[in-house]
Amino acid sequence: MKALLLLAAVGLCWAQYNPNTNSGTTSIVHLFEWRWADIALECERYLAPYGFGGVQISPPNENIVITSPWRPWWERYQPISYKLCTRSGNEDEFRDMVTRCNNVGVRIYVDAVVNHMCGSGGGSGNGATCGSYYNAESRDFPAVPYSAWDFNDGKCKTGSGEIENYNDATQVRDCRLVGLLDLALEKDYVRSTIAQYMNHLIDIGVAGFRIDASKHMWPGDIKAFLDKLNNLNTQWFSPDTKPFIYQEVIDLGGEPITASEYFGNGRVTEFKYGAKLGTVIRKWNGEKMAYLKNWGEGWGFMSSDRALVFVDNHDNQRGHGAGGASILTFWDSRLYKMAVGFMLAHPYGFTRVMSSYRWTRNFQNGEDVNDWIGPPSNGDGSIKSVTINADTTCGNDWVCEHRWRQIRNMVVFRNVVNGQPFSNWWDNDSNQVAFGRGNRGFIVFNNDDWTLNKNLQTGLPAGTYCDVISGQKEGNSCSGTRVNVDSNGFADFYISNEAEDPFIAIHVNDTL
Ligand code: AAO
Repeated sequence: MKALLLLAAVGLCWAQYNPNTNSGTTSIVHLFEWRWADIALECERYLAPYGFGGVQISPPNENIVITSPWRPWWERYQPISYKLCTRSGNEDEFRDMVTRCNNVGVRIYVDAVVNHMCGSGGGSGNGATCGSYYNAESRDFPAVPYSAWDFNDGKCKTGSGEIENYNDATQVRDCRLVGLLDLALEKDYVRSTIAQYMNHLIDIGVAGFRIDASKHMWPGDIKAFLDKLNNLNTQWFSPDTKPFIYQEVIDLGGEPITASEYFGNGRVTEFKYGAKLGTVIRKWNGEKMAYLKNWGEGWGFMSSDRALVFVDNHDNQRGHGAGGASILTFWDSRLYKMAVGFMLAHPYGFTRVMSSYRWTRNFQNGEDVNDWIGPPSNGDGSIKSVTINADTTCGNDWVCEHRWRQIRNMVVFRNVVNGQPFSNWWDNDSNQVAFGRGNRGFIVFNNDDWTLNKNLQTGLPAGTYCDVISGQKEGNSCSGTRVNVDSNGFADFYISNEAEDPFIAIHVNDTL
């Protein structure tokens, strides 16, 4: 009886760290600002065949429409209601996407913006994406409904009502983040309303949530609405499965709020990961790849089983959020591919790949004044569809990093080596490094200014492998570099420092 009660108690407060991806798939991709109709197609035609586990989508709920500047991407972080109706599509299109992606084994993760509603200066009217009325000044959001009682205006103790100092944990939670109307999450009504929104999504079939601005909510308030969530839809998930939770908490050290306060609720974004990896691959501050030998917890990161990791995200690829100039993005494609390759080969953390759109940057005094520009869109503001070129890349200014051969093949690599230990590390005490994943895969990097020419222990069975960075196996031939592993597991590697992609990756599913 005691044991049963204990089990029940554990069950009730069991946080969800498991991404709920189909077995054998180990990464998700953020299809930033994509339309639901395009995501559905992408699941079927690309993500499922290449073993992507899921998609993080942009916020699906109704948001404010901002016309000055013209339709910035960040208008979607200003909710007006929880109706599923945005530039990405309506509820029917959302349901169709979730169903079709789940049917091919690709999960959907919703970016849940529940810390706040629109900005305090957001005006009033029916100008939201679904046409719902709102009045920011009187705190009236009848389409939810929320009223002035549901916000933290009385609770916040700063003179401006804004977060003024990140060293004061209370104001970070109780005051407005960049003017955004801060919901009173201590209220059961607010918690229940948020849970109702999330349960609607769970019932449709989503697999989990990114919890936006988690740092700005008390961990206990997040727990309170998570405890009200349904189990996942048994059409696609086994009974009693909890949604996957990853909380956006920017913790680079130096502030009182730490990522670890949120571990009880689920995983947490590890922002140190991209900031540090960018510094190493750029060789800034005397960093070198040889130092990556103890990458992960050894670098002061959170425990691997709590971490959601990424090289860049939709904020820090354009100077928002945190990480600074070291962050690598598609704009630095050569170094970026190495960084993503390293991330996907390394066992640390649950990995998210970024997929972006291109915009016209305009640097003034080192800052991109075009950091607001929204997704490729038509004159009326509607988002352009993702067209696919003959060479499988994307058109209409969609970057589709996840379709770059080097990145896509490393998503496959990570699946192939899943569960295998980090092994056979080698470095030249500089920027040439190599490591394996048990007896399933091996990767070699040359980020030095001279050639790499080395015989290395791969840990792999003897055979002829096809490098998945320079090409891949096609039928019985290899479109990339061939690597011969001898009966003792050794192989010769040659990588010019001038190669477009100065790294080689081989795994047991790409042999000749
Ligand atoms: C827009 C306008 C604003 C306007 C507002 C309301 O830009 O001018 O006032 O509307 O009308 C996004 C955009 C915002 C946009 C917002 C709403 O980024 O520009 O505001 O939509 O439309 C903090 C939060 C973090 C947040 C990040 C951007 O902690 O949660 O700011 N990320 C999420 C989303 C993001 C979204 C929101 C939240 C809001 O991913 O897309 O905003 O829904 C420090 C703190 C961090 C803090 C940063 C930036 O970081 O630690 O917690 O992030 O500052 O303020 C070093 C430090 C590092 C520090 C960093 C930057 O790296 O080590 O700790 O410097 O100073």
